[in-house]
Amino acid sequence: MNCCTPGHDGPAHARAGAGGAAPNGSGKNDSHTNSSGTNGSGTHLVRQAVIPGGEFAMGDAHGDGYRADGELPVHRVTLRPFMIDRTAVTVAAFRTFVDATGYVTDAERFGSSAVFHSYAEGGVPLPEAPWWRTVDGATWRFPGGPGTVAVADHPVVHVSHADALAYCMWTGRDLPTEAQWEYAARGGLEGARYPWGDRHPRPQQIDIFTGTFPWEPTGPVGTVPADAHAPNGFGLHQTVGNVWEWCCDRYSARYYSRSPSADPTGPDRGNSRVLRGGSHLCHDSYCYRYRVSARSHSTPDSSASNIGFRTVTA
Ligand SMILES: [Cu+2]
Repeated sequence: MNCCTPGHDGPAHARAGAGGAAPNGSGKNDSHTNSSGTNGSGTHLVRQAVIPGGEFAMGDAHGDGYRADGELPVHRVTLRPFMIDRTAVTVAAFRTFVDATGYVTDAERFGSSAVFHSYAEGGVPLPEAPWWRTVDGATWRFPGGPGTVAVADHPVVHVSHADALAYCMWTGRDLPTEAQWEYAARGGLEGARYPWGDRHPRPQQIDIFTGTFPWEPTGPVGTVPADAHAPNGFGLHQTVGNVWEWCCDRYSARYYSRSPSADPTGPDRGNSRVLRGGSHLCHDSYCYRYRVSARSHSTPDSSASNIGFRTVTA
């Protein structure tokens, strides 16, 4: 268990919501179908960066990572040019999508989502990671639970991989491949730990946990505006810290040893999807995953208060 996601083995809301069935029985199980008939034409409010095609060394050049995460071997990857969001998709951008389509997220269907204890409104601690709480009514609109408010310019959270794909379908975009994500996150620096180089972050560079995880923070805990902190060399904000970001790839810890070198798209099989970038809960005393090569993963219907996404287009 770690700070990254409430469970690699299954979403918190699957346990809370009777094996994943929608507890309200509302018959909204077809909510992933866009009712507006405007697939691909939705307004995407997030500014873009142009990423030139090129070659880079993907993986952990420093030996910093957790062996089980599969950040090794470092391998050469070439990518075609693409455009990527300069920030994570914001609450305001996601609201535009929901207002236009009536989309219902997985967390809304399940009736609960995972919230970090320090800003949770009520909820039930997860036995194996009690700093996570399963909170009824925690959704992208109410990130700490009912009574809390999602801030327009913060990254949207409590969105599952499926929710992120639905947003992409509406806007005619895609989730980044894991390789696209890492290439963009590096901002043109070869083999560096962080988007700005190898130097350990100062507080004004990143939104991560400070203090002793998980019970004794020494600063605010939670998301910050998606464009806070200086951008990297490609103009991207917060590729590390703030929220984990879904990639389109399926996850395998062994993938790097057999990845094709040109435009890799991940393994063909596996249920978990890749998460990148770490979140406001990462800290070097506990979970050193706010590096550009760090990897995590979760099941595609999982949601939590520290998981969001950004999008790409060719
Ligand atoms: Cu972490």
